[in-house]
Formats: sequence, structure tokens, C-alpha cells
Amino acid sequence: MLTIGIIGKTNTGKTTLFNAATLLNAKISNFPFTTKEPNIGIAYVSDICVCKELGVKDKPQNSTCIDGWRYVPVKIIDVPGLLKGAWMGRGLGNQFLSVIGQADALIHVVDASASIDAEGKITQPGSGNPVQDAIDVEMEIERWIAEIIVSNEDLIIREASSSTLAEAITKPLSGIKANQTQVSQALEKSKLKDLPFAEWNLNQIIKFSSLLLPLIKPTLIIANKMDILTSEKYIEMLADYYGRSLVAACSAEAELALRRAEKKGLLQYTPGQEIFRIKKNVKLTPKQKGALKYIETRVMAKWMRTGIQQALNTVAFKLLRTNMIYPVSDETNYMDHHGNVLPDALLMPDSSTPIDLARNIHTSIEKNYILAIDAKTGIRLPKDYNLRHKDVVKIMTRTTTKKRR
Ligand SMILES: Nc1nc2c(ncn2[C@@H]2O[C@H](COP(=O)(O)OP(=O)(O)O)[C@@H](O)[C@H]2O)c(=O)[nH]1
Ligand SMILES: [Mg+2]
Repeated sequence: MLTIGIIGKTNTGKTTLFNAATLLNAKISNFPFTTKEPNIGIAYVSDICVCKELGVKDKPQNSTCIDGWRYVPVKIIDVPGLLKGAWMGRGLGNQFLSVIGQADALIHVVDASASIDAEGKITQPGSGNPVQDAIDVEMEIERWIAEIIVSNEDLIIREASSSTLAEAITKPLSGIKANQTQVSQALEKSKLKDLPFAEWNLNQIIKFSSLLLPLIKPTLIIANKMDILTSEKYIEMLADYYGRSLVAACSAEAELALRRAEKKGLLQYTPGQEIFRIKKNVKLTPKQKGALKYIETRVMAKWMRTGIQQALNTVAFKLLRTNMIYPVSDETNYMDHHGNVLPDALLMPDSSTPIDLARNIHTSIEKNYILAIDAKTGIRLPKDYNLRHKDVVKIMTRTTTKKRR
């Protein structure tokens, strides 16, 4: 399962976002270190389901389909506040950082209203510095990667004597999901690929780490608290610094309020959609009315949506370039063995092949692989075919053929 880590300074709204995305109730508060341990939960990424296109009524098993939208589970981790010096172990620094190592991508929550100070304490909106906050957090992570390299210096020098520099550096970094291709790219970019590792100084190690970070942990900046008026200015500054496509305007609190109200049966609201409707015959308290009015005017009317679902989708489909693939065992009726129509949707990296899909389902399916069929057209797919977004695929295996006889 894809894993997305949530990082950011204290009080930027990480836990609120986590709760909105998972609808669990981790403690939300504006004191530093509320979250003593990382929260781990299941969130969903969504896209239009193929059930519409195929004209069938589906019965999802590993995912859900709401109003023709397929929601596929991903793991998300709320990593508690990264204070300055986390990489040296300040606070629970290293413990938290090691959690980031598990992530395939990161959501970096920034308080775009500038209402936190450099240490993450709540202050007047507009008095903080969101761009600097984001840079601070990135620096912590870069220093942490550099620290892993420094503490494995001997190992890297030893390895480099019998293998390439990229291979040697990848070894201690494989625990944070770095692969050799990414290490080679960072070596190239940092112009360090021809310098023997024993001659690297600390600045060069840090530079290499900062170039490796976006490769091993693609990151989306969440400009959070956009319901606060000061956000408009700082979202622009974040977009200028990171590029517009890497900055998502969000209101985690609005999303949490809408999802909670929906769960209570007060509203009709599907995450990611641009409208919510108060259900008929529901009596709202004046406080609830006020909150919904605030969300309507400050968030929906202005930004169209709360931004949380789109942010998760952007991470999965744009940053990690995954495709939604639907494996089936009956290619005519798009069913599994139990008659469930379009039972599963899997997120697979771009350029995955039918063999990768087989392996993803089960090693035994990979072992007994005979051929794959595109269920939409009935055409047999070559082994090295690149699966495309929303392909519906049947994998034929040896055991399946036996059963049919
Ligand atoms: N106005 C506003 N406040 C928010 C938003 N998201 C979170 N907050 C508030 O920011 C404070 C810190 O939130 P929390 O999720 O605990 O931050 P964390 O320390 O990053 O986990 C809380 O008072 C939240 O209610 C938002 O979108 N808008
Ligand atoms: Mg928190």
C-alpha cells in the first residue's frame, strides 16, 4: 500500500488533516508535542470509477465506490512536530524522522495564514513566515539524511572500493527507500559523481542530501488554513518559491467539519466534491449554522473546495505517477471468483507491466502467470505492456486453466 507521510511545523494543522482524511480522532490541540507518537491511518485517493464507462454495478472489496467515484486506500502517517534540531535528536526528533523513512511521498503542511511563529506557537495571523517555516522543516530532513550518510562513512568507503559510488551510498539509504537510480541522479545533479567519497566534506554531503530528498520523497506543499484571510498573500509566496503545481490551497479544519457533519447525517458531502448540502428535515444549532456559513463563504465560494481530497489525489497520481488498475478473474463480467464486480482497484506505478500486477496480487499468481487480457477489449496483452490508468485486466494462471478443464 502506498504510504504518505504528513510533515510540517507544530500547529500547522497536520493532525487536523490526518483526522479529516481518516476520520479517526487523534488529539488536536495547539500545544507543541501533543502527538507523542505518530498516528497511522487509512486515507483514500479517488478518481472516476470504470463502472460508469463499462455500464456495470460494481461491488468493491478492497476499495469503495461512492457516486461513481472509486476511493482506493493509502496509508497515511501524521509525524508530530519537527522542531529545529530534530535531526540532532531534539524533542523526539530522530524517532519521528525515522517514520518519514517509510513514506513513498510527503504532504508538507504549512500554515499559510502565517499565524505561527518560528517555534510553531500560535501568534497573530500575518506575523509568521510560512516560506521560512517550510524551508526550516526541509532543512531538518536534509540534515537527517546527511546524518545517515555521515554515520555510515566507513561502510560507504569500504563498499565503494569494490562497487560504484552510487551502489555504496545507496546501501545505508535503502532503509529510507532510496534506490540506486535516485542516488545516481542526485550524484549527477550535485556534480559529486567523480569525487571519491572519502574526499567529500560536510557541505557536499548536505548538498547531495538536499538534491536526493525530492527524488526519494516527492512532496506536495499544503498551504493550510486558507479560510483565514491572510493566507491569500502567503499562498502566492509559497507558489512562487515551490512552483504552483507543488502547492495546494487547503483548509483541513473545513474538511474535518464537513466530514464529521456528514458522518452525523447532517449533510450530503462527498470528499473532493465542490458542494455540500444540508439534509432535509435536519435541525442545525446556531453554532453549526455559523460554522457551515463560514465554510461556505470562506472556503467553498472562494476556493471551490477544501483541497484535502485533491491533495491526496495529486500525491498519488501526479507526484508518484501511479495508475488505478482493476484486476478481475472473469474478463467478460469483470468479476472475481465470488461474483464481485470490479472488486479491487490497485495503485500501481506508471510503466508497471502485467507481470508486476500479477506479483502485486500474489507471488503465486506471478509464478503461474500465463497471459494477461485487457477486459475492456478482450485483447491479449504482451508481457512488457505498460498498464494504463483504469485498465481492467485478467491474469490467466496455470491453476486457473486446470480448474476450467
Ligand atoms: N483556521 C484554521 N485553523 C486550522 C486549520 N487546520 C488546523 N487548524 C487549527 O490549527 C491548530 C493546530 O492544529 P493541529 O492539527 O493540532 O496541528 P499540528 O500540530 O500540526 O498537528 C488547531 O487549533 C486547529 O484547529 C484550518 O484549515 N483553518
Ligand atoms: Mg499534531
